[in-house]
Amino acid sequence: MAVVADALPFAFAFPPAHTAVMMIDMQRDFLEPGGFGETLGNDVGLLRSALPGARRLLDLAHAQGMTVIHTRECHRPDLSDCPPAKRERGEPRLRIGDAGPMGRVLIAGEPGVEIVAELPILPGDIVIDKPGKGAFYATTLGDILQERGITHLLFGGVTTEVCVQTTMREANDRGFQCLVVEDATESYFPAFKEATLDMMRAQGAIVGWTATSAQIEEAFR
Ligand code: C5J
Repeated sequence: MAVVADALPFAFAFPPAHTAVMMIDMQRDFLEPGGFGETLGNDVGLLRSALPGARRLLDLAHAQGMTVIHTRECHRPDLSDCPPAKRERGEPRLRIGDAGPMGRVLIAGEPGVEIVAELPILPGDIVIDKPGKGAFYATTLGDILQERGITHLLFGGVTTEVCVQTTMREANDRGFQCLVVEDATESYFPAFKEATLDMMRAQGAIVGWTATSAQIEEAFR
Protein backbone atom coordinates (compact mmCIF):
# COMPACT_ATOMS: atom_id res chain seq x y z
CA MET A 1 0.00 0.00 0.00
CA ALA A 2 1.28 3.43 -0.90
CA VAL A 3 1.64 6.37 1.45
CA VAL A 4 1.54 9.93 0.13
CA ALA A 5 4.01 12.69 1.00
CA ASP A 6 3.48 16.39 0.48
CA ALA A 7 6.26 17.18 -1.99
CA LEU A 8 7.34 19.43 -4.85
CA PRO A 9 6.21 19.89 -7.55
CA PHE A 10 3.22 17.82 -6.36
CA ALA A 11 2.41 14.95 -3.97
CA PHE A 12 4.62 11.85 -4.10
CA ALA A 13 2.99 8.46 -3.52
CA PHE A 14 5.32 5.59 -2.60
CA PRO A 15 4.83 2.01 -1.39
CA PRO A 16 7.24 1.54 1.57
CA ALA A 17 7.69 -2.17 0.82
CA HIS A 18 8.97 -1.25 -2.64
CA THR A 19 10.93 1.85 -1.65
CA ALA A 20 14.63 2.11 -0.85
CA VAL A 21 16.43 4.92 0.91
CA MET A 22 19.64 5.69 -1.00
CA MET A 23 22.13 7.39 1.31
CA ILE A 24 24.85 8.59 -1.03
CA ASP A 25 28.52 8.84 0.01
CA MET A 26 28.09 10.06 3.61
CA GLN A 27 31.71 9.10 4.15
CA ARG A 28 34.49 10.74 6.12
CA ASP A 29 36.36 11.65 2.91
CA PHE A 30 33.66 14.20 2.07
CA LEU A 31 32.49 15.38 5.52
CA GLU A 32 35.65 15.47 7.63
CA PRO A 33 38.86 17.51 7.39
CA GLY A 34 41.78 15.76 5.70
CA GLY A 35 39.78 13.87 3.09
CA PHE A 36 39.00 14.14 -0.61
CA GLY A 37 36.55 17.02 -0.22
CA GLU A 38 39.02 19.19 1.64
CA THR A 39 41.92 18.42 -0.71
CA LEU A 40 39.79 19.95 -3.48
CA GLY A 41 39.69 23.18 -1.49
CA ASN A 42 36.19 22.83 -0.02
CA ASP A 43 34.89 23.82 3.43
CA VAL A 44 33.75 20.35 4.50
CA GLY A 45 31.92 21.75 7.53
CA LEU A 46 29.16 22.93 5.17
CA LEU A 47 28.04 19.34 4.57
CA ARG A 48 27.32 18.67 8.23
CA SER A 49 23.99 20.49 8.03
CA ALA A 50 22.64 17.42 6.18
CA LEU A 51 23.35 15.07 9.10
CA PRO A 52 20.19 15.65 11.21
CA GLY A 53 17.90 15.21 8.17
CA ALA A 54 19.84 12.15 6.99
CA ARG A 55 19.60 10.63 10.46
CA ARG A 56 15.86 11.31 10.56
CA LEU A 57 15.39 9.66 7.16
CA LEU A 58 17.44 6.61 8.13
CA ASP A 59 15.63 6.24 11.47
CA LEU A 60 12.29 6.36 9.67
CA ALA A 61 13.39 3.85 7.02
CA HIS A 62 14.69 1.45 9.68
CA ALA A 63 11.52 1.80 11.77
CA GLN A 64 9.33 1.17 8.70
CA GLY A 65 11.41 -1.77 7.48
CA MET A 66 12.33 -0.10 4.19
CA THR A 67 15.39 -1.16 2.21
CA VAL A 68 18.38 1.04 3.11
CA ILE A 69 21.38 1.36 0.81
CA HIS A 70 24.52 3.32 1.70
CA THR A 71 26.99 4.08 -1.07
CA ARG A 72 30.66 5.00 -0.78
CA GLU A 73 32.74 6.52 -3.58
CA CYS A 74 36.04 4.65 -3.65
CA HIS A 75 38.51 2.73 -5.77
CA ARG A 76 40.51 -0.47 -5.64
CA PRO A 77 43.94 -0.14 -3.97
CA ASP A 78 45.66 -0.69 -7.34
CA LEU A 79 43.51 2.09 -8.88
CA SER A 80 42.54 -0.22 -11.75
CA ASP A 81 38.97 1.14 -11.57
CA CYS A 82 40.04 4.80 -11.45
CA PRO A 83 40.35 6.36 -14.90
CA PRO A 84 43.43 8.60 -15.21
CA ALA A 85 41.06 11.35 -16.36
CA LYS A 86 39.44 11.26 -12.89
CA ARG A 87 42.69 11.05 -10.92
CA GLU A 88 44.36 13.87 -12.88
CA ARG A 89 41.40 16.26 -12.63
CA GLY A 90 42.01 19.58 -10.90
CA GLU A 91 44.88 20.58 -8.68
CA PRO A 92 44.15 18.93 -5.32
CA ARG A 93 46.76 18.79 -2.56
CA LEU A 94 46.26 15.01 -2.48
CA ARG A 95 45.10 12.92 -5.42
CA ILE A 96 42.99 9.75 -5.27
CA GLY A 97 45.23 7.01 -3.89
CA ASP A 98 47.68 9.37 -2.14
CA ALA A 99 48.28 8.86 1.59
CA GLY A 100 46.50 11.41 3.78
CA PRO A 101 45.43 11.83 7.41
CA MET A 102 42.54 9.37 6.92
CA GLY A 103 44.53 6.83 4.91
CA ARG A 104 44.76 6.67 1.14
CA VAL A 105 42.28 9.10 -0.40
CA LEU A 106 39.10 7.42 -1.75
CA ILE A 107 40.55 3.91 -1.51
CA ALA A 108 38.32 1.00 -0.39
CA GLY A 109 39.01 -0.16 3.15
CA GLU A 110 40.72 3.07 4.26
CA PRO A 111 39.36 5.08 7.23
CA GLY A 112 38.28 7.96 4.97
CA VAL A 113 35.79 5.74 3.18
CA GLU A 114 33.91 4.84 6.39
CA ILE A 115 30.40 6.23 6.76
CA VAL A 116 30.47 9.05 9.34
CA ALA A 117 29.81 7.95 12.92
CA GLU A 118 26.68 10.12 13.21
CA LEU A 119 24.73 7.87 10.81
CA PRO A 120 23.55 4.38 11.76
CA ILE A 121 24.21 1.33 9.59
CA LEU A 122 22.04 -1.58 10.73
CA PRO A 123 22.84 -5.24 9.99
CA GLY A 124 20.19 -5.47 7.22
CA ASP A 125 21.49 -2.38 5.39
CA ILE A 126 23.32 -2.73 2.07
CA VAL A 127 26.65 -0.96 1.52
CA ILE A 128 27.80 -0.45 -2.07
CA ASP A 129 31.27 0.75 -3.04
CA LYS A 130 31.16 2.64 -6.32
CA PRO A 131 33.98 3.95 -8.51
CA GLY A 132 31.84 6.52 -10.33
CA LYS A 133 29.77 9.51 -9.36
CA GLY A 134 26.64 7.56 -10.27
CA ALA A 135 25.87 4.50 -8.12
CA PHE A 136 24.67 2.33 -11.03
CA TYR A 137 27.95 2.47 -12.96
CA ALA A 138 30.13 -0.64 -12.39
CA THR A 139 28.12 -1.85 -9.36
CA THR A 140 25.40 -4.42 -8.65
CA LEU A 141 22.91 -1.73 -7.56
CA GLY A 142 20.51 -2.36 -10.47
CA ASP A 143 20.38 -6.10 -9.74
CA ILE A 144 19.84 -5.52 -6.02
CA LEU A 145 16.93 -3.15 -6.63
CA GLN A 146 15.37 -5.53 -9.14
CA GLU A 147 15.70 -8.56 -6.82
CA ARG A 148 13.96 -6.60 -4.04
CA GLY A 149 11.17 -5.31 -6.27
CA ILE A 150 12.12 -1.70 -5.60
CA THR A 151 10.23 0.87 -7.69
CA HIS A 152 10.71 4.08 -5.66
CA LEU A 153 13.86 5.73 -4.28
CA LEU A 154 14.30 8.36 -1.55
CA PHE A 155 17.68 10.06 -1.76
CA GLY A 156 19.92 11.68 0.82
CA GLY A 157 23.66 12.19 0.89
CA VAL A 158 26.43 14.29 -0.61
CA THR A 159 27.04 16.14 -2.69
CA THR A 160 23.68 17.20 -4.08
CA GLU A 161 24.84 18.25 -7.52
CA VAL A 162 27.47 15.54 -8.05
CA CYS A 163 26.85 12.00 -6.76
CA VAL A 164 23.25 12.46 -5.59
CA GLN A 165 22.16 14.13 -8.81
CA THR A 166 24.08 11.71 -11.06
CA THR A 167 22.60 8.67 -9.30
CA MET A 168 19.09 10.11 -9.34
CA ARG A 169 19.31 10.78 -13.06
CA GLU A 170 20.64 7.27 -13.69
CA ALA A 171 17.73 5.89 -11.64
CA ASN A 172 15.16 8.05 -13.41
CA ASP A 173 16.31 6.75 -16.79
CA ARG A 174 15.94 3.20 -15.46
CA GLY A 175 12.30 3.83 -14.59
CA PHE A 176 12.48 4.46 -10.84
CA GLN A 177 10.30 7.12 -9.20
CA CYS A 178 12.79 9.34 -7.37
CA LEU A 179 12.61 11.92 -4.59
CA VAL A 180 15.45 13.88 -2.97
CA VAL A 181 15.03 14.66 0.73
CA GLU A 182 15.99 18.32 0.85
CA ASP A 183 17.41 18.47 4.39
CA ALA A 184 19.24 15.14 4.03
CA THR A 185 21.52 16.38 1.26
CA GLU A 186 24.09 19.16 1.01
CA SER A 187 26.67 20.73 -1.26
CA TYR A 188 29.92 22.63 -0.73
CA PHE A 189 28.13 25.27 -2.84
CA PRO A 190 24.69 26.19 -1.41
CA ALA A 191 23.62 27.75 -4.71
CA PHE A 192 24.39 24.49 -6.53
CA LYS A 193 22.18 22.56 -4.10
CA GLU A 194 19.24 24.89 -4.67
CA ALA A 195 19.76 24.87 -8.45
CA THR A 196 19.92 21.07 -8.49
CA LEU A 197 16.69 20.67 -6.53
CA ASP A 198 15.00 23.27 -8.76
CA MET A 199 16.06 21.60 -12.02
CA MET A 200 15.04 18.11 -10.86
CA ARG A 201 11.48 19.06 -9.94
CA ALA A 202 10.96 21.56 -12.79
CA GLN A 203 8.79 20.72 -15.80
CA GLY A 204 6.43 18.51 -13.77
CA ALA A 205 9.11 16.49 -11.93
CA ILE A 206 11.16 15.86 -15.05
CA VAL A 207 13.75 13.94 -13.03
CA GLY A 208 11.92 13.61 -9.71
CA TRP A 209 10.43 15.15 -6.60
CA THR A 210 11.77 16.88 -3.48
CA ALA A 211 10.40 16.95 0.07
CA THR A 212 11.71 17.46 3.60
CA SER A 213 12.36 14.58 6.01
CA ALA A 214 9.43 15.92 8.08
CA GLN A 215 7.13 15.61 5.07
CA ILE A 216 8.26 12.02 4.50
CA GLU A 217 7.62 11.24 8.19
CA GLU A 218 4.21 12.87 7.98
CA ALA A 219 3.25 10.50 5.14
CA PHE A 220 3.23 7.65 7.69
CA ARG A 221 0.91 9.36 10.21
C1 C5J B 1 32.11 14.22 -5.34
C2 C5J B 1 30.25 12.99 -4.42
N1 C5J B 1 31.54 15.40 -5.11
N2 C5J B 1 30.00 11.99 -3.61
N3 C5J B 1 31.52 13.07 -4.93
O1 C5J B 1 33.18 14.14 -5.90
O2 C5J B 1 29.41 13.82 -4.68
